Formats: sequence, C-alpha cells, structure tokens
Amino acid sequence: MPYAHLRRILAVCALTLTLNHAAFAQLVFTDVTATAGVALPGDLTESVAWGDYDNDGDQDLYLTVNGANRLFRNDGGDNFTDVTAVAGVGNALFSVGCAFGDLDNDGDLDLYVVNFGAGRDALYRNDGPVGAGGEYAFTDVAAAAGINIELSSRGMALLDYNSDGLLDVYVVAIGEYILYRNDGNLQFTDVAALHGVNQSATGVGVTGSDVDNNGWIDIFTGNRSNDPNLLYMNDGGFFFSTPAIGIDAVGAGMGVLSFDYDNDLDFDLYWTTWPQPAGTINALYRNDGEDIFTDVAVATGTDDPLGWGISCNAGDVDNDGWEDFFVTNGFSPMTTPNVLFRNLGGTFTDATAALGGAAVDGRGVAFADYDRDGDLDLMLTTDGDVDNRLWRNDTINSNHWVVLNLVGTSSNRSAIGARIEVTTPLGTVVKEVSGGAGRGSQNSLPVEFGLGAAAGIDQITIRWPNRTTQFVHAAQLGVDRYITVIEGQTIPAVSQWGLAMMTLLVATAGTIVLIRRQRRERLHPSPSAPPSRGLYSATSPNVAEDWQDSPGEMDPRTLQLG
Ligand SMILES: [Ca+2]
Ligand SMILES: [Ca+2]
Ligand SMILES: [Ca+2]
Ligand SMILES: [Ca+2]
Repeated sequence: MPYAHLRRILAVCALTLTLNHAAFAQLVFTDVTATAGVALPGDLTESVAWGDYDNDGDQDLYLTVNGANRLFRNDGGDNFTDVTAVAGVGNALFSVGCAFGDLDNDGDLDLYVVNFGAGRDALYRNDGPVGAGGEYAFTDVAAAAGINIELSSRGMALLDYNSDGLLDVYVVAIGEYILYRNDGNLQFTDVAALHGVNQSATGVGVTGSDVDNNGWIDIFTGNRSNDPNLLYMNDGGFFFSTPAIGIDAVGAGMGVLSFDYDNDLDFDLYWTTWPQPAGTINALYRNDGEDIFTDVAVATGTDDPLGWGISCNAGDVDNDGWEDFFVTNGFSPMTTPNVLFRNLGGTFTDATAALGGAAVDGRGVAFADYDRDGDLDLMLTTDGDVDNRLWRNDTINSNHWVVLNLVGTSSNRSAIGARIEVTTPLGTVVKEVSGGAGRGSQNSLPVEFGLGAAAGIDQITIRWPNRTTQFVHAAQLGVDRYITVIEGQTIPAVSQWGLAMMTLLVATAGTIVLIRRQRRERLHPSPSAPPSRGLYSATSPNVAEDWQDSPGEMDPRTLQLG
C-alpha cells in the first residue's frame, strides 16, 4: 500500500475517532444584518469579499451590487460604517464578482471587481490612508494596468500561477477566459491563450487551488450552457489540459469550491448546478489522487437535488476540525432554500435551521470571523426582493481554534495560495489562503482552523506560494488566538512564562495607548473627529498587537510572530 494512501487512511481514522464527539453541539446563528447596518434594501447584491483593507486587524466587507457597490468598514462589535464614497470603490456597473489581494505588494489590500455586461472590470489600487480624515482610499487603475476586459465577465479568482510573488487574475466570461499575468508595477498581460487556459465556453465560477499538491496552483472552472467543467493542472507555471478523470460532468455549472472535506490532506472539489438539463445535481468530487476524482455528492448528502445552485464557500462553523460549507440557490422560478451543510466527519447534514431559515433568492456567500471571537460568521448576498444577510455565529461549544494570518515576503504579500497544515495531537487539517471561490466571492484571508478538543498545537506547516516550506513549532503558542506568521522569519522559542509576559506586554501597551488617547481627548475634545485608527504595537520586537477597533479595546490573544 502506498505510503501516502496509508497516511490518508490513518489521518481519517484518527480524526474520525477524536474530533467527531463534538459534532452534535447546537449551532446558533443570529441575523445581525440590520443592527450591523449592512442591509441594502431593494439592491441586487451579487457577491461578497471580506478583507482588512485598512490594516486595523478586522475584516471589512465589500458587496458587489447591480448599481453602486459598497464597502463597509468594520468598526468593532457588530458595527459597520459605509465608507464607499470616501474609499472611492462604488463602481456603478453590474458587478458580479470581487476579491481582495495585495496586487502591488505594498502592504495594503487592492480590490479586483468583475463587471457583467458591457463595461470594463475595475482594479482598485489601495492608496492607503490618504482620504478625508485619514481614511483609506482607492483609485481605479484598470485602464492603465492593461485590464481591458469589457466582455460579460462572470467570475474571478486571484492566484499566483507562476509563483513569482505577484498575484495574477483569472477572469471567466461568456465565450472568453482571461489570465492576467501580473508583470509588476500593476501592469497586466493576458496570457490565457499562451497557456491554453482560454475557453470558448460560458464560465461562471472559478477557484485556484493546488489540487495535486505539487506546489503549483491549479485552476478549476464551473461552466454552464452544457460546457464541461475544466480543471487545469499547473506544472511549473505551465498548464496542461489533460482532463482530470471524473470532474467534467456537463450541465449548467455555476460555483466551484476546493476544500478537504474528508480530512485526508488533499483538496476535493465541489460544483453547483442548476437543475438543467433535468436531473443535473451538484457534485462533490473526492480527490483519489493521480488526477482521479469520484463524485460522492449523493453518498455524502450534498447533492442538494432541489437546489438551483449558484455559489458556495467553505468554513468550519463549529470548530470541530471538519470543514462545513454553504451553497446558495437562486434565479429559480420558485424560492429554493440556501443550504448550510454541516460536516459530521465525511458525511453531511443540512444545518440551515440554525440560521433561522434561509429560503431567500441567494447569490454569493463568504465566511469571516468579523467579530474576532473565534468562530466563523457568514455573509449571504441576495436578489433585491429580500435583504442580504449577515449572520453572527453565536455557537457555544468547548472546541478550540486558531486563526492564522500569513504575510508573504518573497511570496505575494497576501499569501494567497499558501497551503497550511495544522497538526494537533488529534490529527492534521489542511487549508489554503483563498483568492476567491464559488462565483466571485472570497472568505477572509486569515484562515480559521477549528481544533476540536485539542488544547494545543504540535506544529504548523506552511508551504508558501513560492513553494518554500516553513515549520512553526507551535507547542508553546497556545490555542484560541490569532497568530500572524511572516514568511521566512523564525519563531522565537517561547516558554509559558514568556508567553504570559508577551500577553502582559500586549495588554500593557493597549492600556498605555488607551490612557494616552483618553488624556488627549480630555485635553483636545473633538467630537466630530474620526476615531484614531493607528496600529498598536507592543514594545517587544517579537510581538505586535493588531486589534484596534473600539477605542481602547484590546485582544490579548493576538500575537505577531517574527
Ligand atoms: Ca479593517
Ligand atoms: Ca480530501
Ligand atoms: Ca465543522
Ligand atoms: Ca465570529
């Protein structure tokens, strides 16, 4: 028996035995759309991307709309502020996809927006805190950057296909697919034909993922109008059109997703479809290695036979170490419910009831822990007949977690495409930093790992997008915290005492900042001034605090390693 296969079986056995006990704790979500101020009544919201555009340590929210898109700044708690105007990102075309990524590696997140119908896609360069009141602002540089697509674009993903440290853009449209190679200085060249990844099909969804684990990001596209879905395998920055066996089902393909549903340390593929031609159902392709896949949707309970599938995204909402996922359904003659599939250890159950129902005309979906309490929250975009929905995860269980925020140095700074394995005494779980999935929606770049009952981490293994591997011996770092890892920087040995001191330093630094701010505000009262949004830093060079939303509120769980 090949070692890799044996390892997979052992990994599944170990996780099944140890993580499954917590799987049946009650899931609880609260609809906070109204209180958070992110409802867009009457607007058709198409897609969603989470990203910390203002580098204050929390996830902000971008929604594409048939009309002016919106950027909501996360102000802590459940408070979001519409900053579209000052940020300059309200593209008024019919935008259907978006993703955040640091395309010029200057330390802040840029934003790519896909526009359906006529009109150029937008490439918003983040210019930093240059706007009114020191707010972050963007400039659409698409034309100067060589982004000239004015076709009917549908979906997109960011990926560094040639592993040169610059994020590239793959756009799927009707009848043409474009791979914008990033040549540096925000200059892009379409190399889709050169690399054989142009298609004459009707593309809807795309995602980048290293499906065969050779260190190069592959491309999986969902194509409708009876065009086959295609998986382009990447070897050395060159794509090979040899079709993977088993994934090319024909139908009305829509959203696509890559995630390891069965915890055997390879990425499996999901594909949503409309029920046309009759009988076409969603597919979950189990990765069997050697570019061979087996559709296990029916066997795992994820075929959603009544759904009109649009988009999909994954997140471990109960932190049990098994990846759950959400499927949106819409554009249907009747309203078919969106579905939250909860992973019970390789098979799934419909957990949508935990949301209080989701029978609305859905479009896009993405996960992020916007309130930084260690569980993944959920944004759903919808047709204009109902409001989009933001659900806060209020599940209470004893499962542990860690959120890893990766900073590339020789790799792309957003670390999109990094492969992360987190090993605890209970097993190993693998995820990637996502450049977009489903149909043009994007989870947060920081990756949340549920750890189940594991109260400690043995090791974190990161294969950066430049294909170097970094081992983080994390035994002393603890769990239930955010950890920032900078590419290539070694982790200092930290004793429990040292960790306590680092936490104390972080809390002390926060207190000092708070006292200084309160003193400043006493001396210089300025009720109309915007809140200070500078970065808190502790005195230790090995630790930095990046939580700064509500004035004075500190999160001592956050460590920056480097
Ligand atoms: Ca933020
Ligand atoms: Ca797998
Ligand atoms: Ca789970
Ligand atoms: Ca949360």
